[in-house]
Amino acid sequence: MSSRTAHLTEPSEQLLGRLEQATSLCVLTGAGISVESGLSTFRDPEGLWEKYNPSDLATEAAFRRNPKLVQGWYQARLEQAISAQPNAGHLAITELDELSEYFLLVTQNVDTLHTRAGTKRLVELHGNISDERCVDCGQPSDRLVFSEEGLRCCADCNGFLRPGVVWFGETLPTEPFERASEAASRADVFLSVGTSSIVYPAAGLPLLAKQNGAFVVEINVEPSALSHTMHELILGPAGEILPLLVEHIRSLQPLNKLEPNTSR
Ligand code: BJW
Ligand code: ZN
Repeated sequence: MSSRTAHLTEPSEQLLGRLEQATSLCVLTGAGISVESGLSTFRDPEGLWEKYNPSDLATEAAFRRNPKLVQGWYQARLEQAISAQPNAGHLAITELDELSEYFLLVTQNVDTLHTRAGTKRLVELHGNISDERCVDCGQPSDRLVFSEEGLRCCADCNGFLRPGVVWFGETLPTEPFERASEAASRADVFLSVGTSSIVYPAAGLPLLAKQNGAFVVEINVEPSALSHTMHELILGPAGEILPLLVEHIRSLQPLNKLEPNTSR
């Protein structure tokens, strides 16, 4: 840990002051934010990549080698994601969206929990587990047919349907990545939440933000690969720390903004 990274268990006065002044906030999330919703991370001791080899499941080559295995694995994860509910961390980010002038949530997660929590200004850098497209013609799966083996196939060309997520070696969707880079560059405060900061190019966003003058803060239950580059590391579950930030920002709002609108 760099001696310049403050190591805390709750938001500092300095962060609260920066948030008070900020007009532009960018939040990056990873799998850790969904742990309190019951979903697994990738690289923690019980994480997905500890139990399964990503080169068997998260590359296009793996899919073409064994589409049955990969489709089955993603269908099971889709069911888990759909059954999960947004937690206090997701809901706090929705409030940050509502309270900030310029805001962007950049998520690496494919579980759709941020959208279901109501966050509006967001980009999904690694796609979305609910979407499917044909591995051969690229068409989305508006109509699907099943192979003799029961695999999900494209009705147009009979190619196998793959999940709409970004696998290793694949480029990130262009427009979401451009929006993420712009938001990181203009951010006054950048929050990196529940990510191991190992997977690029997403992991480069807090570095970009810092180079452009942002106050960069990590929220995680343990230090990540990039903690030493942050101004602050707040050690604690996202579902506990993020609501504290929202509580502080709300306390700064004029009272009339907090009163429910009874005129309708
Ligand atoms: C909590 C918590 C609580 C727990 N509260 N916190 C530069 C350098 C080196 C390598 C590369 C590079 N540029 C590109 C690469 C290659 C590669 C890469 O980065 N590899 C690294 C592993 C070394 N990147 C790519 O291939 C990317 N594409 C690309 O770069 O395209 C250009 C290109 C094309 C062709 C050739 C070369 C370049 C694509 C990356 C796609 C990643 N895909 C996955 C799978 C998505 C689908 C699926 O879900 O199955 O995305 S991998 C997986 O990792 C998933 C995640 O989004 C991603 C990040 O993981 P995340 O979210 O950080 O989770 P964890 O588990 O790692 O961490 C969880 C954290 O939560 C931990 O820190 C916990 O402590 C914390 N935590 N409880 C707060 N309650
Ligand atoms: Zn097709």
